[in-house]
Amino acid sequence: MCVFFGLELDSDTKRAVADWRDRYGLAHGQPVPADNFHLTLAFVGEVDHRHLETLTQAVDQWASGYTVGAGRLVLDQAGYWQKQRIYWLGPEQPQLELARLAVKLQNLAGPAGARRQRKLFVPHVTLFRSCAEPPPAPVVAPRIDVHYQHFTLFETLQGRQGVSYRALQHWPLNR
Ligand code: 3AM
Repeated sequence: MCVFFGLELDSDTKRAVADWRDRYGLAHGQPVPADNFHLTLAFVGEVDHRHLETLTQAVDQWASGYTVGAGRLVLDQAGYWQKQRIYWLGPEQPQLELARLAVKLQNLAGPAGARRQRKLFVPHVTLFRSCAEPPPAPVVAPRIDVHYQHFTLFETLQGRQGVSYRALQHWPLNR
């Protein structure tokens, strides 16, 4: 199974992201279904059940003593990465605490076989994949609040209808 850590978006936030995309964020690419919107913290990759158990136990153990706060961020910029060919929304403000969480999760995922990510963590919600060309600059910038109170281990499922994500486990963040 293929897994990653991320932040879930609640249904109102997903709807707000989809509304902004429908109005101002059109691009030539494959639109991500609104149900799939999420913010990736750390990609793990393929794991077997044994590694999955080791991973969740390691996170449980770390989580019992952590002090990462629940929080809020604002999706207020649109971006395009040519190499990944994705169009995304993200916060302009640096998210130091989330970045630390992302690095911690990457490190905890190492023994489960995750490759160390060399790229800097850039929090983003992917709107379109397979965007061959940069989308036009939006005429209205996004401004969407994201409140998060937990992080989640997701499994990526490949179905006939395409990809979907299943939440396997949540870990609360301290208020
Ligand atoms: O949700 P986004 O687009 O940020 O691009 C994949 C997606 O990110 C990324 O993991 C998220 C959930 O699938 N991903 C997929 N394969 C990857 C890989 N080999 C990867 N990230 C890093 N390395």
